[in-house]
Amino acid sequence: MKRHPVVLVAVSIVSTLAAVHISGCGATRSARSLAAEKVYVAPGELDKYYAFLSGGQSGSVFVVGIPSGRLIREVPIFESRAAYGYAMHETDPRRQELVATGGAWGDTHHPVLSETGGVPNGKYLWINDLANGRLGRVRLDYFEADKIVKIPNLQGAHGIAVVSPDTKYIVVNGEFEQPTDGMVSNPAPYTSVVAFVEPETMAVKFEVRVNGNIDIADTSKDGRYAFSTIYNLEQGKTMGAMIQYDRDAVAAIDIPLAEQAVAAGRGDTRNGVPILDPEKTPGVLTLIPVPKNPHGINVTPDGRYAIASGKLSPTVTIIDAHTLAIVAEPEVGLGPLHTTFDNRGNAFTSLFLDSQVVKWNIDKAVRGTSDYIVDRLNVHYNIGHLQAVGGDHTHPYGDYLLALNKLSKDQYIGVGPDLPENQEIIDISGDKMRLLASFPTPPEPHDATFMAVDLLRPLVKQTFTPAADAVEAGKERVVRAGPHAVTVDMTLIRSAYTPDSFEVREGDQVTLRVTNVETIRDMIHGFALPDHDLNIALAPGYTKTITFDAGKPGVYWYYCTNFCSALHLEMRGRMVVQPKDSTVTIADWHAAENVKGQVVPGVPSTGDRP
Ligand code: K7E
Ligand code: CUA
Ligand code: CA
Repeated sequence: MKRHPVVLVAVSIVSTLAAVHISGCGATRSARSLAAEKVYVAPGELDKYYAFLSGGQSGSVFVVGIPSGRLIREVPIFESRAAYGYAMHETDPRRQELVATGGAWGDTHHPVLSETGGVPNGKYLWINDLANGRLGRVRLDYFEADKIVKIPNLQGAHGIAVVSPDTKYIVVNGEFEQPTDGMVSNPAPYTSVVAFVEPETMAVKFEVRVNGNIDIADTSKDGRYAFSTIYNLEQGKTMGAMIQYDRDAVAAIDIPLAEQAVAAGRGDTRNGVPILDPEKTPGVLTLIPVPKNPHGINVTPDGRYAIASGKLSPTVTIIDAHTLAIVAEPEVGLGPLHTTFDNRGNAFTSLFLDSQVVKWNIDKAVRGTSDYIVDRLNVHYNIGHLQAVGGDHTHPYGDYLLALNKLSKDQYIGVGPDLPENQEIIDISGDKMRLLASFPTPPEPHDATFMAVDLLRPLVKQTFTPAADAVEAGKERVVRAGPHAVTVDMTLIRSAYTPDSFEVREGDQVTLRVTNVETIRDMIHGFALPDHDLNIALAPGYTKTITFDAGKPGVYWYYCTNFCSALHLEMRGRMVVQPKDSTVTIADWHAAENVKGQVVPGVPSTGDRP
């Protein structure tokens, strides 16, 4: 029988909300209204949290308001983005970093926030690029990527984590193993490294060699251990070979011990980074056996336990984060991937195969009482990560949980063979979880992290502080810098370009240095140049320098792409490209152009045309 998708949706909503008992009539409708009220943010009101979702193969970060699910901003990192003028041109510093480190695309999975005392301080967000072994950083005062580095000696930068409580390092796991020491003909088994990156300089301070496809990362709350899951202890090269053992492992790297060993010169330096071999530095690496091909590793907010999710085992493994002993291994359901926490001692684990979030009580699971499962909630569908607000830090808020689902199936109208990704907002403030709302995103968020809007708001700057190379108003100029080079220093302010015309010659390289001299937040201007593959957007205070070929002789109108004022459409200027052998000057052009335009017949002209 062919079941109608609409019926399925209706059934799932009713069954989800039936748990809420409302006295009086219209119970179902009231339950829906209650859910709606929980996520409704009226026009003009603010969301409580910003969620930072990784953009997956979009190479970016999506900023979403919680609880509304409204998309607030995209922050491009490992991609070029014309709309924000990001990494669009050869002379853009981010573009140069991207090209130098692996190209203008990336696969972002794990956003992490800088911390002070175990809670986000609003300074930086880091994110991995799985595809090209990179780490990117976003300054949260500008919501803009400000640094991209390649991590030496690894491929497939997957799990990352901030070393709590004060962001001593960012841990980066190299998932795809490589021939030892980069020697393709080396008969030794492939291996990889966990890298420790300094947060300000983003220099890799040291690496620790770890075998077995190091996957997801987290750190103990006291700065002692970096934990990583390992799913290929077999060191197999094929999928079949990777699922032979009943147990793989969680790796625990003793950070202070590793630092001492590096300081004592016990690392072998490769590509400028000391690599510690755990076999030569006992104690640096502890392998904790956990069931078959684990995936997520998450440390509880109180720092007591590290919880590994079983993936191919229906269990989670609860590890004492101080002694590294396994204290319990409760069953939770099929395909456990990741775990997060509320502020009342509960854990929430995503079940990929069951398409569920399971809520379980940590103390009860550790004590071994049979009633540790608190609740289960169906999600839509095949959930990957989940994150409760603050669950990845020391002070969870215990109110909302975001489920990041891999498949949306019947949840949205088809838009071709593809469907949007489906994120769901769940109320975790009561004993029972309640599905409140869903929102779609472009492909493909993996993980999310959050900041309270109240904390972030005062930290975000109104305008960019003008850089040393900023063009000042009144100092604009056009200079012939060489036989085939012209430099243009330009400013933008509502609603004009200065200069509003300049002349170059066929064959010239034009270097345009342009500053938006607005001092008011959000007064962004664009500079789009037809037929030159050129658009840059400039936020207030921003300076960009781009070099481009003048192109074919002609008149090219540069225009503003960001609607900025009533005279936005008039915000325009001309680049006049003279033929190589032309003797005409721009003064000649202006003289020749001083002719009247057309008038509407019968309508008296109100003045002479300029
Ligand atoms: Cu589970 Cu890359 Cu975090 Cu995706 S990983 S789900
Ligand atoms: Cu400036 Cu539109
Ligand atoms: Ca395995």
